[in-house]
Formats: sequence, structure tokens, C-alpha cells
Amino acid sequence: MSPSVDNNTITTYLDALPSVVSLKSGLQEQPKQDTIQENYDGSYQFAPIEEAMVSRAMIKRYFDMMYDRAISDVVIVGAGSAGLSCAFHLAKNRPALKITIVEANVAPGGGAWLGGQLMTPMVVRKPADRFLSEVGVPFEDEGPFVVVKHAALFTSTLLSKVLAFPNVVMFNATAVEDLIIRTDHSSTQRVAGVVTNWTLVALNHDTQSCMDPNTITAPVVVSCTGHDGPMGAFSAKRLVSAGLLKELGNMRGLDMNRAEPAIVNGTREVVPGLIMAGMELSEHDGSNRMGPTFGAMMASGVMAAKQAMRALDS
Ligand code: 48N
Repeated sequence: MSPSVDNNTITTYLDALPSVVSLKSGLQEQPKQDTIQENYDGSYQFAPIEEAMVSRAMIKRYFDMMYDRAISDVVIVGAGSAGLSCAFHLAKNRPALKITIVEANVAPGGGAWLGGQLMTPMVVRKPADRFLSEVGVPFEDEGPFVVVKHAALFTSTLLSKVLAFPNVVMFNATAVEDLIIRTDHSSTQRVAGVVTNWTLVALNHDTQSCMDPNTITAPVVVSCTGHDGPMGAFSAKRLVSAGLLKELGNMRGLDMNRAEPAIVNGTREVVPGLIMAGMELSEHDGSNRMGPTFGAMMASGVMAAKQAMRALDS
């Protein structure tokens, strides 16, 4: 059954364009709209299009999103396993919240596309397998832990579920390059949002004259920027340079049994308005690393979501 193209859609996009007559006449030289063919015998035929319609479809949506999310309820910095787990739990439990994810990479997912040393299976220690079941990620049960056959199966499934929530918006290829920090009437310094720029701009400030940033204000910021990568532990480092943290704890050596509970149980509001989760916390607190096991990232993300809800309700 060939999909029909809605005439109004075409008109909507074309009528808003200058020199509509030429475009429309150009369009009419195209195949008639009822000749759309989904055949694979050499006669496949798409609905007619004008390039400007594609541009405007993207521009309108993207900049409407930017305009709407200039004030968000929760900003999650970093779309790795901790940030995405936080977004999932928060969006599922608070469908009315404006949740905005800012991810520096073009590709979200952080370090969760591979299990360890570029090997693909992902190990998750129990009870974090319950989060996998909640998200709908299949795994093999190995007793004290489970194994997802490919880390990308976890990350792609979680990412698709997070982006499917109507109240979640994600700006990838966008870096948080500073924090909005306000001093309230009791002289307490509080994080009140993030300062953003396109990542390619943030990485090239030394090559151009000043390229000023943008902002997103929010009463709660959840920072999950990990412990490595070009911007790892961003917020922890910024708290030190802003004088809100005396010094970094610096991640300690690998000890799976100590590391995972320390990260989950240490997930907290490190300064008013800023909740820290995932491996960024190991740099903030100086806790051990756990290596190639991801259950703590999921549970830390869930813990951060619970703390964000508590902060918003207080
Ligand atoms: O995956 P990561 O790096 O961080 P987590 O905490 O979500 O997961 C960590 C986990 O992958 C491990 O490191 C495992 C468990 N290994 C432990 C070990 O012992 O080695 O995701 C952080 C995300 C990335 O996608 C970054 O691109 C992004 O945060 N990011 C930023 N996004 C926006 N603005 C920034 N300034 C920024 N900095 C990092």
C-alpha cells in the first residue's frame, strides 16, 4: 500500500517559502503525488520534496526545542550509562517534568558501547539486572551477575526508550562548558543551570576570538560526565576552579567490590542544585574504579533520579 502524501504538509512548507510560484511549478514538474511507489523492481518513487522543506522541518523543530528548554526542570549532563539511566527513571516516574539531556559527543552512550578492552559483552552484577529487565534488555544469567550479549544492545535499547519519552529532549554534539552558579540570600552558592555551546566550538575556543555560549536554567542539574574523555569529570573540576570544592578526590585503583556500592551509595547533591552520579563521582570523592562492570552506573543513575525528584519536591 503506497503511503499517500498529505497535500497540506506540502502546502504548509511551500507556502511559507519565498517565490512560492517557482518552487510550486518546480514541484509540479516532479512526479505526481499519487505515483509514490514502494516497489523494488526499479520503479521505487518517493513523494515529491523541495530542499527548503527539509531544512525548515529540522530548523523549526530544533530551535523550538532550544527555545522551550531554555528553562528546564532537570538538566542531565552526559548521556552515558549513568545519565541515561537517570533520565529513564526520572522520565518514567515524572512525565510532566521537562528533562533536558546535554551530551558533548555526536554519539550518546559514553563508555557503554563496549564491555571492557574493546570486548563487546557487558557484565552487570546483581541486583542491577532488575534495571535491565525494567528497560527490556535481554541477558544471560550467570548467578551473581548477568551478561548482556553486546553492550550496544543495552545502550541502544536504553537510549531508544529514553528518547521515546515525550518529556525528554536531548541535545547531543553540545557541551556544557560552565555552570550557572548563583549566591542566594543566605550567601549559599547554588548551581542553577548550565552554560552550553556546540562541542566543536567548545573544543576550539583557542583557535578563534570569543565564541560566547548559551544557557539552560534549571533548579536541578545532574552531572554524569564520567572519569575520562576530553571533558571527563567536567563538573567536579569546575567546582574546584569555582571554589565550591577544595580539591578533586581523584579516582582510586580498581576494586570491584568496593567501587560499585561506593558510587551508588555516594550518589548525592554535592553542592546545592548539583547532583553527581556515575564515574564522575569517583573523581569527586576519590572512590575506586570498578572496571568493566556496569551495574553501578545504572543504580547510580536511578539514585540520582530519586534525589532529583526529592530536590524538586522539597
Ligand atoms: O560513560 P561515561 O563516561 O560516564 P558514566 O559515569 O555514565 O559511565 C562510566 C562507565 O562507562 C565506566 O567508566 C565504566 C563502568 N568503567 C569504569 C572504570 O573503572 O573504568 O559518559 C559520560 C558522558 C559521555 O558521553 C561524555 O561525552 C559526556 O558525558 N560529557 C559531557 N557532555 C556534555 N558536556 C560536558 N562537559 C561533558 N563531559 C562529558
